[in-house]
Amino acid sequence: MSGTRRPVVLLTGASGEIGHSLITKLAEDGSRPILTLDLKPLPRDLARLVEREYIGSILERNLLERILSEFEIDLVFHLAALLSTRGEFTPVTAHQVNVEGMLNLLEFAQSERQSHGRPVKFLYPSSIAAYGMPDLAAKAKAGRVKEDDYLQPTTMYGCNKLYTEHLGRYYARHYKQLSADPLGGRVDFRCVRFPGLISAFTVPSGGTSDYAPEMLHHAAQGKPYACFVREDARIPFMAMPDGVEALLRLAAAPQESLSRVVYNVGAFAPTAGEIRELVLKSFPKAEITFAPDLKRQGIVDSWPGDVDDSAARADWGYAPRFGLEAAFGDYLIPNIRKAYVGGSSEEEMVGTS
Ligand code: AKB
Repeated sequence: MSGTRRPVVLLTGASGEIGHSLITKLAEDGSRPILTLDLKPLPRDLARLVEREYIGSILERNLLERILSEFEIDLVFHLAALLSTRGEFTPVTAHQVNVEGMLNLLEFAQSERQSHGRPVKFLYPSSIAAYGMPDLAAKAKAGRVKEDDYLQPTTMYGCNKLYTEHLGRYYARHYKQLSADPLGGRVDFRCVRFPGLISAFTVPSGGTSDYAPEMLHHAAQGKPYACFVREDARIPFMAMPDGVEALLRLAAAPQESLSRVVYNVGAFAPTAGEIRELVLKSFPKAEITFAPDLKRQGIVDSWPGDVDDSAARADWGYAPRFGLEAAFGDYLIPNIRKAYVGGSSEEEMVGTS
């Protein structure tokens, strides 16, 4: 069978926002054939870039067994997740997808490691949702939060992300530590804690940082938008190309240079009001109002105003290309204008789930 027994990369949640940009980048690089796994099929322009597209769930162990038997995977990007807002409506499902799914993928990666005998890198996007700031005064005082502080998440998704960071560390460093049989290596788990991500090409769904991309995409389509957080709500954000670059850079870093398993990454940290101002500069007729939903606002208030990403900068050269002005001026606005003028409807834009 063509494509078997060659080292390949697997992306779960490939149809989501990060998957979209990552597939394109990995295909440009061309060093490994790409496998994808998602409940939803990929759009045609992405499907043609991948060697094999598996449609299914990360909870289906039989499907993972099949992939294991067909391919030698040495790089995994486990992107599938159920995000913070959706998770509050279906916490048990969120736990199944985010925790049990992660466990399945870590076991899968460990089995790959043992079956082909070569290192398996496992790249995992965690989130600022892993944090839980006690109140707004503490949030303002804390400033740029370090990786090990304020880890009391208030959402199911945040709890899931924090726990699965620990699971990854366990698989990388302590998996079966009491086993009498030698393991022949553990999974090389590496994790970034992402802020809110903003893409010009996809629209998120099910998250709580969604207000920023929603504001922009509504404005670009001439649709009014009522923002569900207060004008002064502040969390960190990042342009999607920098998020993808962070994953690829961390994947490429020599293991000896990594002093941690989990790294913060940040780029800019505007208030919702500042985002509105920037959107209005490009779309002066946009109707953007504020109608805070106190419950979703509460989640945003529990996330830090900014993150300290000095460890990522020092250990693997993390350096975002886009600050706030450049993210809008050089990436978001030009591409979003093209996307909508070019005829993409909102339905064609992709949501993360
Ligand atoms: C969400 O809002 O749930 C995500 C995140 C910040 O991880 N975008």
